[in-house]
Amino acid sequence: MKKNYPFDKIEPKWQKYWRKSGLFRMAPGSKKPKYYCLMMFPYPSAALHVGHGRNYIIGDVVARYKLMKNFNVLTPMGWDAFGLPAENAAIKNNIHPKESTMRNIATMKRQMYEWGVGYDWDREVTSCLPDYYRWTQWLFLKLYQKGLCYRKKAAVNWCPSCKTVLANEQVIEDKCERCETKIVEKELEQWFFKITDYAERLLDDLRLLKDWPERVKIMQKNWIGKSKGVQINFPVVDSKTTLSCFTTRVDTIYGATYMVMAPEHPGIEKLVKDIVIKNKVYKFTEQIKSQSKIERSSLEIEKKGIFTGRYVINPMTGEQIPLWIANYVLMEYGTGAVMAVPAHDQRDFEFAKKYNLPIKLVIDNAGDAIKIGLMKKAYIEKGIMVNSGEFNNLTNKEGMEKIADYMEANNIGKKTVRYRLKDWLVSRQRYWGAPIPVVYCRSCGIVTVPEDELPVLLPENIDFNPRGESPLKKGKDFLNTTCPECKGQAVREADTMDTFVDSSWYFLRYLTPHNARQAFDSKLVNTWLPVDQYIGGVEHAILHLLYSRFVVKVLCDLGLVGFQEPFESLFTQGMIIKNGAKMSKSKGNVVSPDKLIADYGADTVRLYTLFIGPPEKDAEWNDKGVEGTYRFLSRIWRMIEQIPNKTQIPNSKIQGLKRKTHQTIKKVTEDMEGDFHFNTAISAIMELVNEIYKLQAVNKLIEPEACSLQPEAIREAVEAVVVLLSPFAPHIAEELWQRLGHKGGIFKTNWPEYDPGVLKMEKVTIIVQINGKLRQRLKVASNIGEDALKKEVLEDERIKEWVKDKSVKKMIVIPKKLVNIVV
Ligand code: ANZ
Ligand code: ZN
Repeated sequence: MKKNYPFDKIEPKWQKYWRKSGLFRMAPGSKKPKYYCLMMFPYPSAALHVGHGRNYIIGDVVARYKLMKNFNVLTPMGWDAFGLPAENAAIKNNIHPKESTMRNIATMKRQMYEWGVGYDWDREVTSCLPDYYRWTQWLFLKLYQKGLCYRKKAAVNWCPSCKTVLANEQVIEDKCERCETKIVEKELEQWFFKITDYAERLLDDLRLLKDWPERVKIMQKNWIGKSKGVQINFPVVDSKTTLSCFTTRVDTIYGATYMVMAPEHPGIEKLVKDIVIKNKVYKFTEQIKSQSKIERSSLEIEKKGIFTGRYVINPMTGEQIPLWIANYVLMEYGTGAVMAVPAHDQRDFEFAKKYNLPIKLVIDNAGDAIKIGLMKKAYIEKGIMVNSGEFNNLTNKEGMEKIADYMEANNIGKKTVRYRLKDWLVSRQRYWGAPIPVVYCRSCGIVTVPEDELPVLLPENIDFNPRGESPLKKGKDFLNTTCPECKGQAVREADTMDTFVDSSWYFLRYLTPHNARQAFDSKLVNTWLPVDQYIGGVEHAILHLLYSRFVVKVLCDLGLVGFQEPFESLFTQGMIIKNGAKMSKSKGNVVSPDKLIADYGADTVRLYTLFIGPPEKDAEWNDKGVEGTYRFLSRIWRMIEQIPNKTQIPNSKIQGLKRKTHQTIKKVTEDMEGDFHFNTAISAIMELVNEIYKLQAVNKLIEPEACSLQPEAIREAVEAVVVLLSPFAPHIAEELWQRLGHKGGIFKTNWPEYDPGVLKMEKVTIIVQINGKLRQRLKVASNIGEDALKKEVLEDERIKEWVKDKSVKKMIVIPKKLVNIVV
């Protein structure tokens, strides 16, 4: 293709210049205000595509803009280098994960460099290297010491293909997030972080996050899933035991006509005595256990159940109600048993219809009695209490309070708050992760590795192919150790940590990435955090952000950091789509930046990536768009080459250009400060370029005598184009800036300020009348407010003359046209 401007010469030149001059190096002693611009650090699992690029380019725009706004900018980058993708890729290609990871890092780093994306590379962190994961292990110890880390046997999601345990969040609709194999359950001893202790604070503090997208906060809120209710004890007939259930609708207790337990409920064994029923129940529960939890918790699932042969007593009515087992009750939530209120809960309603269980209405829609026989579905709205003894005629909201109080007073139930959030399972039966710093000693039991013996090194010489148990179990040298306490024989924990632990604190490490004495420097961290702007994909809206928030709160409670929330402002960019789908190798729709940069230059790729649409939304990549963007940059290049020195243009046009220039500065600045709508900022720059070109056309036609010499306004406009463009297309901007005669680099200049005075220059002529007679014509700003206009009129010398000692009775204003003063 024909080159319209020599991007292949100028881009490497400026990339080198930025690196050599340390443009992105944070200045430790600087008096300037700090600005911490953080992009989510990537998994180095493969080369980057243009979809990834969006994240880094947006961040780079913000960093460059803040440099020009005179901030001391910290913009670091690193690698979330442990974890499944790297390990799986390594297994597939039969190379050590470390080798493939380091190779991928080199590729991605080169790609970032060629994109013109700048970082303070002296602060690079790599989570798979001992100087980093040593401190991830230290973090584990801190949580352990604070009692927030425990081991328990738990049913875990097991991916038969990856041969590993997955966190709940890595299970997408019953399948492994990575390989889409259907998961099964398995019981293993696992390490957990007690994030549930922080559920309330994690929920509460969402309110502090004013600059977070609302939808992300809602996702976090739902994930934490707080519900207020009552835990009620139902006495079991012919037994001394009770069965406890959790309900959010205690107002419906009089309508509880049966009770249901989860098939996994541990009480079933003892409760079911009848041998015939016992057999049936066994078959039934086995069958249900093969149904996925996701399916079982969906509203649509076909309700299936079996009677246990036992009864419980509704503590409010005293009635005996049958006890069932059903697929729609899950063991993981509440107590694993529910009081079923078929009249007011849709799942219970369907179940009761199917198995012919009684339906009793207890909440009525005032004045419009609901007929049980005619009910097509459960009545779940609010209403008035009926069939509820002494609580009749209350609103159900009042009833809820009153019944809960009554139950507490009479030891029937207890007000409870429940969270959907579970403790964080951090053990992984994989090789490529930070070893958990724990040993098991025959005499001392569980012993944590002392801080000064960290890191527990990940052995490199190990067969890491998955065989259904932790690969580290095969490393005898690794496994066998001495107990730090009694010096006796001990074995190491062979599981590694979830990579979400690595990424839960990396933003603290950037301040002192090479410090061998501590994880982070509290004083420095306290001056630089919270992060001013965090940028990343919405796919991390729940887990990574929640875990980072949790870890920071724990560190805050330990007195190690002085802030409650790590990320003050969050921006989540949308995905770039190609042929209607998310880019992936398997779909063959990955767009690599490498060839595009070779053909069109990095500035074009950057500008197109930003121009493609509002950055928070998904957008379709179109190669034609790349060409259009390239033509636009070429047009700017030519514009500067042709910039006329002695341009002669009529004054009126010059006024218009000046106004357009300042309007553009205003618009672009607002987009920078606001919601990052760089696409509209770029459109505004395009308009200004058009305006400049129009003048040159005019210039050829007009007579020299009719003009005055006005090169400054043109120069101002042209320079504004270059400066405003610089965060988006930094190479061409640097080059043109230099060609315009400036020294010292464009990112060392200040971001332009618009002149409100110039914006007001858009004037209209107003007729001023006194008692209906024309007395004056005034030029005023077209957007002037009514009061300001009246004031301006009354301050006009001629009008003052006319009004003089008469008193103004009223002023009639017709905006942009006329003011009539009645005296
Ligand atoms: C009686 C009732 C009557 C209920 C009614 C709802 C409506 P949230 O709000 O999500 O916390 N539940 C409790 N534990 C359960 C389990 N292990 N498996 C399936 N369902 C369970 O939901 C709380 C409600 O979910 C509880 O309130 C209970 O049903 C059900 F008109 O109790 B409810
Ligand atoms: Zn010991």
